[in-house]
Amino acid sequence: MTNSHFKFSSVDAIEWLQKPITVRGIVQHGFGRGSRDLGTPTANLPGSLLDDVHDAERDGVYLGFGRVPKYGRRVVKMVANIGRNITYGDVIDRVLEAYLMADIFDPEFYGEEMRLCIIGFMRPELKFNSLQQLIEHIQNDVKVADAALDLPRTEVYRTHTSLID
Ligand code: RBF
Ligand code: MG
Repeated sequence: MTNSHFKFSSVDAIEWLQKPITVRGIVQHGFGRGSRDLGTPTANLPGSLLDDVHDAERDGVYLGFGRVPKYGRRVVKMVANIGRNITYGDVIDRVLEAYLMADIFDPEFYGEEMRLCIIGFMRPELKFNSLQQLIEHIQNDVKVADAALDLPRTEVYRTHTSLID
């Protein structure tokens, strides 16, 4: 029995949050596994930043906007996995890994502040049978989030105070 029946995320299946989850933290080192090799370099924040956030209780893939003040005022689309990378099974602490959809960033901005405004839930974190499956789902998540974050309903969050102030 394989897990290849996992459904891919889609714009229609996004659960939009009643109010955004705002996160602000200092980017940490990852696991040296190189999500960059997966084509999606991620910036990591401690999952403990979300300990008291009811809307972020579920491990899974979320979408929204992000900003790294070091790189100026620009706000960019982002998709994030919140969880323990259960495909690998070696991550003990919950972690928030954000993929920022901008090629202007040096992916290794460790020690810099990152701000996120999370506005929707896309799918639960899944335990895949192969790296290939994980990569295919991540690539699909990025495509879906990229399209979803063009929807008019998301526009107002590009200038959310949590990102700008
Ligand atoms: N890891 C998993 O074990 N299961 C997932 O379903 C999963 N989905 C992800 C979705 C996105 C958009 C991103 C950026 C990462 C995801 N990851 C997932 C985390 C992935 O395992 C991790 O980024 C790499 O292992 C590098 O640390
Ligand atoms: Mg990372």
